[in-house]
Amino acid sequence: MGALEQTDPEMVKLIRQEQRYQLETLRLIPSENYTSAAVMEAQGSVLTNKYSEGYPGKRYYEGQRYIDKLETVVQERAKALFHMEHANVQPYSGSPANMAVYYALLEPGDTIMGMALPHGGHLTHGWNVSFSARFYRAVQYSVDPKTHLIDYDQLRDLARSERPKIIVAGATAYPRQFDFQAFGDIAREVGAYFMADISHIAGLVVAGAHPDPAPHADVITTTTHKTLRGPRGAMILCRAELADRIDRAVFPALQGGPHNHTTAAIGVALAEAATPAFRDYGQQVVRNAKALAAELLERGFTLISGGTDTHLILIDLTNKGVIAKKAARALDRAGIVCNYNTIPYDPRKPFSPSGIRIGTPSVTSRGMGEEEMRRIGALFSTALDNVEDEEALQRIAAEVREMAEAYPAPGITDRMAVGA
Ligand code: DSN
Repeated sequence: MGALEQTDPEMVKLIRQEQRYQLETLRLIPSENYTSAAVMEAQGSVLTNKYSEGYPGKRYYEGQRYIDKLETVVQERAKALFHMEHANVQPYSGSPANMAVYYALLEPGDTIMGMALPHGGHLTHGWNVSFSARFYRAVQYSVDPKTHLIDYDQLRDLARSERPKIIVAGATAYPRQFDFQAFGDIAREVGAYFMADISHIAGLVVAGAHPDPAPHADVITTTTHKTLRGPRGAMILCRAELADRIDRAVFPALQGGPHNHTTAAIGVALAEAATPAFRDYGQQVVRNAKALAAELLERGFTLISGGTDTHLILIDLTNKGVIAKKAARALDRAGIVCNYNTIPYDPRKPFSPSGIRIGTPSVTSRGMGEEEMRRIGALFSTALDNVEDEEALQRIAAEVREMAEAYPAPGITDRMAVGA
C-alpha cells in the first residue's frame, strides 16, 4: 500500500476500514466470497493498462502478443472446467453476459422464459424492471406455493403454451438443486435454447457438489466472483455452433475492450478451482449450509423449501415477529452480514420483504466447518431475539470478532497488513 498511501490517504483509510470489516465479521451473503491473494495480484497488475478490442488473433490494436496468449489460456481453462466447447471470458459481469446471450440468440420481442425474481430468479431472467422484459417478451415461472420447489410439470405446460425462444435456469435465492436435464428436455421439446445461469452455484458445479448443466445446456453463463471465488467478472460458455454469435454479441455489439486484468484474474481463479482443494471447498460449502439450516430449524426458524442442498438458505421471518429489514440491520450491528430478501408469494414489498438470505461460501473459505455453523446459527438466533437491545448486539459482535480472528480470511491477511 506504499504508493497508494502516499497518493491517496483518504482511499487507503476507506479500504482499510472495509478490510477490517471483512475480517471481523461473519459474511453470510451467499453471492460474496473471499478471493485469493493470487487472484488479487493478477487483478491489480499492469494488464489494466491495455486495450485489446477483439479476440485472440483478431484484434483492432497492435501489441497483443502476450494478451492473445493470456486470453487463450483462460478460454481453455474455462472450457475444460465447465465441459463446454467454447468460452467467452470477456463479459464485464453477469447482467452483461446474460444480455449478450439474448442479443446473440433472440430478436427483439422474442419470448424469454425465466424464474420470477420473487421466487428466486434474477432481474435479467425477464423481471419487469429489467431490460430483459422491455426488449423481449418475458414469461415467468414460479415455485410451488407449498414445497417452494420448481414445479417441472408447470414449467413444461408453460413452455408448451408460450413457446419461448429461450428457457433460463438459474437463481439468486433458490436453495435447492436445479434439474438441468428436465430443463434441457423441455427446451428441446418446444424448440427453445436452454441457458443455465449458474452464477451462484458455479463453484459447486466445478466441485461436483451440484449437477453439471453442460450435457443439457446450449449456453451457460456465470459470474466469476461468487462460489467460484474469482474476481468480479463473468463468462459465457456455449456449444461450438453458437460461438460466433456469442462472440459478436459481446464484442462489438455490447462491449468495447475486454478488462485484461480481470481476464487474467479469472484465469488464476479457474486454475485454483481445478485443484482437489477446491473440490473439498465446494463440498464443504454445502455441508456447512446443511448444518446451519439444521441449527436454524431447531431454533424455530422457517426455511423456504424446508432447508437447502446448495450454499444458500432463505429464511421466512414471519413467525419470528421481526421485520426482515430491521433484522438484517441488527444482524449487521452484531457482526453477521446478510441481506433481506423477498420470499416466494411474499405478502410484503420488495424493499421491506419477509425474508433473510444467507449462505456459506465466505465462512467456508475461512476454513469453518459444521461445528462453527452451529455456533453461527446460535449467534444469529440470539441476535434476532435482541434486535432492539444494542448491548446484546455488541456482545454478539465481540463473540463474532473472536470467532473471525481464529479463521483468517484468504487474500486479506496474506496480502495487506491491517492498519487504520
Ligand atoms: N446480486 C447478486 C446476488 O446477490 O445474488 C445476483 O446478481
